[in-house]
Amino acid sequence: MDERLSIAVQKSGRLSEKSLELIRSCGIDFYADSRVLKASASGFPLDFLFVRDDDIPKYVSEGIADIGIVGRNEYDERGIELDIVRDLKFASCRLSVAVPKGFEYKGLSSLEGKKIATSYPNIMKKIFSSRGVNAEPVVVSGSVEVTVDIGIADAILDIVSTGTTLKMNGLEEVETIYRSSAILVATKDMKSEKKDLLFHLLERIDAVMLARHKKYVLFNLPKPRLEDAAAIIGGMKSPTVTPLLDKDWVSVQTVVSEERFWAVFENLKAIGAEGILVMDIEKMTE
Ligand code: PRT
Ligand code: ZN
Repeated sequence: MDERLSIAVQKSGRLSEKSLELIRSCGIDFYADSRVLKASASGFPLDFLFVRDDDIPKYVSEGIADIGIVGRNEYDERGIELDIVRDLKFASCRLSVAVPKGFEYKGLSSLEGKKIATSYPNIMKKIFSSRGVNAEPVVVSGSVEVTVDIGIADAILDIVSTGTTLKMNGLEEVETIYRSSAILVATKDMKSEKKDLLFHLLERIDAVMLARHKKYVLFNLPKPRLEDAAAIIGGMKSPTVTPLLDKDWVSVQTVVSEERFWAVFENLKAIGAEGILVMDIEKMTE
């Protein structure tokens, strides 16, 4: 039988949709139904296992799945050693200390001897002890933000994304001690046929991720300004220049990263670029 690769993905939660979307953008099609545990893809020999994120490191380590997508926070908290093959850069969040109003926070040492409610006692112990602070973790599995109000903790250490939950509960975020995003993990002793499949999957993932923050830009330019345009765009092999019927003008095509896009756009306009057309890129290689 031909070899297949299996991936453990969160069944339902903050990682699910983006995980499936990433795989679909790799041209891998499948039918996922939140009521079923398994699915098989077409277009790539990939099988899915839909589970709770807490179980993903264990399943991958035991070879029940070959690879998995999990939050770095969950992975580090479990302490099960796997290969981290990619940072997928979605579901970004931070682990922050938050204190109630009136708590005078002057740094982590203000938490010395205090009770800290968290769902991440192992990460907490590691970071606190590396910074010489002794605090007592109060382990709760959810609703960490209410623990101060009900009197079981002095402060909390919780996952924050927008900060709204903390504000709504009268807590102030005072220090970020750790950052997380979704990672792709793999079992440590993968056999070579599976490694080969993983390699091809990573090729697709990389192409999708590289394209994600880039724009394809096309514009017309008076020919004498070509060197100015090249300086604005930067880069090595780009831009591609094509002649137009009007000999004084050329058409220019290039790829620009999203964060530089507006600056490039304005500078191109300033040197006389016209008809600037911007498009999303689906996939690309370096
Ligand atoms: O059921 P299952 O066990 O699979 O899911 P889960 O409930 O354990 O996890 P889930 O789906 O909530 O989160 C999965 C992963 O998403 C986490 O392990 C993080 O890596 C990542 N992530 C990203 C977040 C958040 N953002 C986030 N905001 N995980 C949790 N939160 C919670 C946080 O705990 C707090 O209660 O959202 C609240 C804060 O959000 P803001 O936006 O108000 O700051
Ligand atoms: Zn979970």
